Amino acid sequence: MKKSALQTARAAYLPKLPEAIKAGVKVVEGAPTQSVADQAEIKELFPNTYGMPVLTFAKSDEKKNYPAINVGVILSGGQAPGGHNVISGLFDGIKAMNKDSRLFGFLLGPGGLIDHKYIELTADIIDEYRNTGGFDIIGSGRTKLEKEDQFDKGLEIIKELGIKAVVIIGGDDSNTNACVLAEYYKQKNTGVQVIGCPKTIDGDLKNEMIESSFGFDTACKVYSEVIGNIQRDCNSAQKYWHFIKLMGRSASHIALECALQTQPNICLISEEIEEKQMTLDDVVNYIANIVAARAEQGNNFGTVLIPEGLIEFIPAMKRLIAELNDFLAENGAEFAMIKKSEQINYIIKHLSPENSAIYASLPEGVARQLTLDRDPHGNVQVSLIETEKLLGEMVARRLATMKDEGKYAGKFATQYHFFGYEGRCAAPSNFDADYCYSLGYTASLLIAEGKTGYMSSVRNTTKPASQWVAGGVPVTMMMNMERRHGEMKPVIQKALVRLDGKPFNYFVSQREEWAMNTCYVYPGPIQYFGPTEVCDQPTMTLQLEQEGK
Ligand code: FBP
Repeated sequence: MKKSALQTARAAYLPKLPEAIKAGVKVVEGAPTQSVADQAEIKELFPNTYGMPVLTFAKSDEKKNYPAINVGVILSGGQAPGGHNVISGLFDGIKAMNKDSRLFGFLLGPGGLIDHKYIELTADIIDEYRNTGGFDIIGSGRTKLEKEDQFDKGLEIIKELGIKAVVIIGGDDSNTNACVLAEYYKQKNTGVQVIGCPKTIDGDLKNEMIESSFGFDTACKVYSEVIGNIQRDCNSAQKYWHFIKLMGRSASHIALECALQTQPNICLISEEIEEKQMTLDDVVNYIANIVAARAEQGNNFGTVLIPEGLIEFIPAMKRLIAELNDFLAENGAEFAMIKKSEQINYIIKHLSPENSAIYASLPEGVARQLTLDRDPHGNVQVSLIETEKLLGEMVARRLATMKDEGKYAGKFATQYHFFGYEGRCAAPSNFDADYCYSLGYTASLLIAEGKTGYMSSVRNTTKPASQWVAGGVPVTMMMNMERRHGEMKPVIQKALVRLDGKPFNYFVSQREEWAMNTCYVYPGPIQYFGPTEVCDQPTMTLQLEQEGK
């Protein structure tokens, strides 16, 4: 396969590991744990994996003889930079314990385990993928691993390959399912262990014990580079308002981090909009007022960052989407038969009066996008909804009214962007390359210690990698009960942007200044070689969150 010069040079990069796990380790057990909420229910659902202690690996001089083991690995859900390094860390970890250990990769996500599709990951294959972006080494997928017949089907191939443990690299839903699988295999005395790894560019799988999900660092740096480039263009021509939507299905961590890195004129934070019970009109007015105030100073240009999940956080839109979800779940077949030109009217006729009125007021493109197929978890595919255009068009209409009222005399021309897929497979930053390799290596240690139902954890990550703390966190500790598809289910609590957190508060303290003055920062591309202050900085979110800890 032809490689770029950077790829060739980057292949030689040796990811850093925490000092404590470079040679022999011993396990230090913390106190028993509890789930973040709904303790009695979660304990009852996970009798074998509930309450386990947090684990930390410490240096040890004791020489251990590890038997050869076979391990399976699965990449689950959306791509995130660094997945290949988790796998190479896992591979190197099990090989360091015993050179005869073997690693099997299940193909195209959890479906590979159920359908018995796999490859053996040999040293040659692993070497091709070290420090590269993407999940293409074995592919990823969104099949939900949640039913007992799937678990049993998986067990057949696990037994056939003599696999001792399965590592599932995924987000909150995939790690929830990993824990259900761990519990099931333990309850059935299969001897098969299941370990999770925290992945998602969205950054919403984090808590006291998991400082960050991997991929967030690289993805935000890629988006911030292009936002910075757009801001320079914007400030050079001074004629466009750029509406930039950023990925992040639900939480606004990506938008917030990019705002901290680039200092745009406006950044919307979905969690704040929900908290303030803002309507779509309130959001439009907020943007239009800043556009008008800048125009008064002669500045008919600017940048607006919009989190992808915004639409579902506007309370009235959330109610509309909830009714649409239920309606389409029941009437999907009939809806599919309706002529395209009649579909919008059909929906308007069938919704409740409040939702029908909102639906009817939406631009046609957005109305259509809201009826597109749901993902396997039943979610609206927010990445397909052009919120940036919806807002841009509504702001234009609002400004026209303001003009008629003599409240605005500027010019308003827009450019639209959506950054998401561009960052998910970027070559991992040094942070993600090191963090992911360490997560994979730590997973191998958890397996060797016979653990199951744990998520690999690497903490203290704002310090140099040598001081990072590796260990395991029981997945049940992160769980609470939530309503999913009309039923209460145990799930890992999603980490939304905290409105009392330091990253958001710092942003709030700056945003008026950034709105009126042009304070753009241009972060430039990720650097892989050079001084540590250029190459090894963690995200500002992580730095602010860990400040003083
Ligand atoms: P994960 O939660 O699986 O990591 O995926 C996150 C994400 O990148 C979201 O930001 C985005 O909304 C979604 O995936 C897009 O999904 P798809 O890749 O299926 O288009």
